[in-house]
Amino acid sequence: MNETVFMEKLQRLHAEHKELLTRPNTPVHGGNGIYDRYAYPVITAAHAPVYWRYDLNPETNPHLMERIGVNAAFNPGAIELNGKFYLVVRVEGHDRKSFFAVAESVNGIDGFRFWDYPIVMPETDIPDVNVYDMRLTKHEDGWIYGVFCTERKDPEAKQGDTSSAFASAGIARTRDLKAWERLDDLRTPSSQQRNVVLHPEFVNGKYAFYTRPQDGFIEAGSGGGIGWGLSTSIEHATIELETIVDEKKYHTIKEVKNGQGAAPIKTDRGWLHIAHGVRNTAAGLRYVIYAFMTDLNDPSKVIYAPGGHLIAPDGDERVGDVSNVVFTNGLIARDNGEVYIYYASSDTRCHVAVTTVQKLVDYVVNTPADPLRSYACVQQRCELIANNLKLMERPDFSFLNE
Ligand code: M1P
Repeated sequence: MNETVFMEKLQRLHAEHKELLTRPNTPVHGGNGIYDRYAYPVITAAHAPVYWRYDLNPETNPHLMERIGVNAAFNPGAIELNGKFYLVVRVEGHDRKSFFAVAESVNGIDGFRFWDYPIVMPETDIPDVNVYDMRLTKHEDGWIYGVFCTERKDPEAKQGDTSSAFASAGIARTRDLKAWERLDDLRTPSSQQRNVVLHPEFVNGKYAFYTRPQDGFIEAGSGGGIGWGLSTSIEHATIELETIVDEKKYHTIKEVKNGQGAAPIKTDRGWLHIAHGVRNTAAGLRYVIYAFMTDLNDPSKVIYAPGGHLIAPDGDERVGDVSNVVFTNGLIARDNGEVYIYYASSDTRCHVAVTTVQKLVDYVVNTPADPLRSYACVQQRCELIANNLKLMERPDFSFLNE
């Protein structure tokens, strides 16, 4: 490629990237009253700077080849600092390895830009093979903690077994999302852990974690759901006793497994949790997002559990590298009551759903629980229909009968 063609191609790449980053996002009308989806994803692989993917030197890359591409940008942790929105995105290279990178926006719905460099997360004595899905917690001890999954090859794997892996919770802390101090991985009675989240307050003077015990790398197995445990130390976090907060259940949206999303939001009615639930289908696993609330004085005690999902894959969200998945590990609750739920679709890109604490509390407190049987579900629905048909006898609702 001659230098003119090279420069034209580079200008085009830059212009396309700039257009993507400056594209305004708009709420999708006609939502469900609980939250607003937005027209475009807030972060995609294409948001990664051109200079992360291409060697821009015509001497060493005369054909302007994308040699180390970005495959996906998803499952972000989220935090508000000094009025700005920050996502710690799971960026996945073409080589399948994930790493963390900070993207910043002024309004939380568009204009997200990655910082110049991704996070260089320090390792422990046992190097991570893959790191992903960071949950950020502003803890009352003054630190910002990032708890994430660290995946390593199973040391017990038989010869020739190149897939068996081992998942644990890595822990790091920072003041500014730039300098990170890596602490020991969490120790728990369960052999593997994913979806571990640090609670923002001390409980009985200890650090409190939501866990997700599992028997194997994929299967939660006898690990019964979202777990809970306390640790006296954060530098050498150890949970001796792990109990189940929100169990997986037969014939529900969390039949196969579930996991805490971001750290819960403190409201005057209780701790508001957004989580993911998984069931199996003939087409593979289906991941949806649901909500529940726990007691203010005992965050491990569920007090409200609306039935069904809060967010399910919709339209284009259904398709991607791992289709039929929505997953969340990032949430921002602002002082003005707004809530930004960052979720990824099909392990490919990140979206935002915007709502308020008031709406979410109403949803969680007043939505009926899953009655667990078709007969009971139809009774629940008949009660709603009967009440509505009565209302529709009123003159101001009579247009509904036309
Ligand atoms: O592929 C869907 C999700 O699978 C895992 O979630 P869980 O541990 O509940 O199965 C995670 O690897 C997550 O990153 C991924 O989005």
